[in-house]
Amino acid sequence: MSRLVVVSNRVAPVEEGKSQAGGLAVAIQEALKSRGGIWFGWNGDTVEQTPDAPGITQNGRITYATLGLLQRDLEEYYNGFANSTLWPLFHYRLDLAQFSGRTYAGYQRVNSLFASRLAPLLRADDLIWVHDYHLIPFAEQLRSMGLEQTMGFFLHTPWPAPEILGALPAHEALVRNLCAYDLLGFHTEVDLRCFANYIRYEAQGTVEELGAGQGLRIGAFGRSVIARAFPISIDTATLEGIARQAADTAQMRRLKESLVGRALIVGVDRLDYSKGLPQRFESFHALLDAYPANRGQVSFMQVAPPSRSDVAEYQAIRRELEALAGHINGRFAEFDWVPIRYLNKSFSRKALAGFYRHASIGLVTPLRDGMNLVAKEYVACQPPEDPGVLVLSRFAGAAKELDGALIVNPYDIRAVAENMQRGLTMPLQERRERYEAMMKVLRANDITHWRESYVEALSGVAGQA
Ligand code: ADQ
Repeated sequence: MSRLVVVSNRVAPVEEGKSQAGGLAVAIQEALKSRGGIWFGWNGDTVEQTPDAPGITQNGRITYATLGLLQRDLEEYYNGFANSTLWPLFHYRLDLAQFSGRTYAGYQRVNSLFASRLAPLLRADDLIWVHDYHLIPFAEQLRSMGLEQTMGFFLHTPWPAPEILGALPAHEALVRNLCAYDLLGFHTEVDLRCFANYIRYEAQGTVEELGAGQGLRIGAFGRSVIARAFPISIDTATLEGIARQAADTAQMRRLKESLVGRALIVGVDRLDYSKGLPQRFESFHALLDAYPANRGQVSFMQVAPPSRSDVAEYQAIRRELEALAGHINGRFAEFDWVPIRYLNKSFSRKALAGFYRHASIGLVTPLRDGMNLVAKEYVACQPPEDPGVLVLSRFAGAAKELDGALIVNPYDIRAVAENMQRGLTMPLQERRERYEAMMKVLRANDITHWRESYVEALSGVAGQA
């Protein structure tokens, strides 16, 4: 069996039981564990001089090959083009996207650097699986060095509509870069359609349907590429087990004591402007305004560890949320009740599982999200005999699968408040039916299914070559 070589911006060896703030790390680790191979990328450090070869560590069947980056490379490639141009653009935030030739050049330069450092480690029959928006040009950089391996890409963010993408000065070059891959994976059919529309109407390429669930054959820029939706998921069965254990820990007893029988609404997100947190806080405010019986009776706990703190927009959203939480708490708090518990820190998987399990409502209201694994995790952690209710944004990829949730428009503050109220008062029978419907989906499409179907599709492409 050929090796799997995974390439992602950040390589973070996952230690069992340790907390982590990114869905990506868990997913990749799972993919590599079963097959063996290399995980290549940035090690999280800055260096004075770019190393000629990656540092190597071996852990079981996985070889970690990692590099430090120069401060300037990090500024231009990571904080710059990836997180100040592509991230906002792919999340429909044209107002926040910065367009700079300097950071674009840095982005291409670091992709070329990564490709040149990985190339000597590759074998002719390796399957190469590249992750996320940081590394769109990676395959083309390898191809320009004469490498012909099968290369797949998976995008963890949404793929925007052509009208949005068109605002990027380098949009055509970026899509040309993507077409150097053999397989392109997106989260949902919506992302796939947006990509196909770009190919049809902007790139004057061809799009051929390959039959149910098999995706599309794209012909553009002189290449033939398969593009398909692979909705990412969670380790459903493991998480169910963790949540059962988490129900009875000292931490959970303390949480329950602190709530003194009040209902809990929970939100868990990286602190990111795509997650709709200000609107979510406003919606909770609206709930207390419109349904005063909840005052003193319901607590909203928002867990939001800071991320990408070097980027100005992330500092701004943090300040905005501090002000909002302070304002709402100031208006409604009583001497023995605080409406919003706002926590800027990470928790272990087990602690989060306990929070989810105890919460009557899981509040997941991003303005745009590729998938959103928290939505899936919340459902998998519910006690089957008395499950809570998921209130989920229509703009999360997860909404395409989790139709047992109360689907909301996160911009509609009043409607989100009404759906929270509906969730808080929903009869047990309806909660169970909704939970069962969602668990059926999460059992059929778990992380193992996701990884296997992607790698199978990649091997399939390799077989046709
Ligand atoms: P993220 O934007 O990071 O991921 P998400 O899918 O919700 O969003 O994944 C976050 C992960 O981090 C979850 O597994 C969650 O449990 C964990 N996490 C969040 N807050 C935490 C905290 N305080 N402490 C510990 N763990 C925490 C990107 C895309 C998503 C896509 C994923 C996977 O933006 O749309 O679903 O990649 O493809």
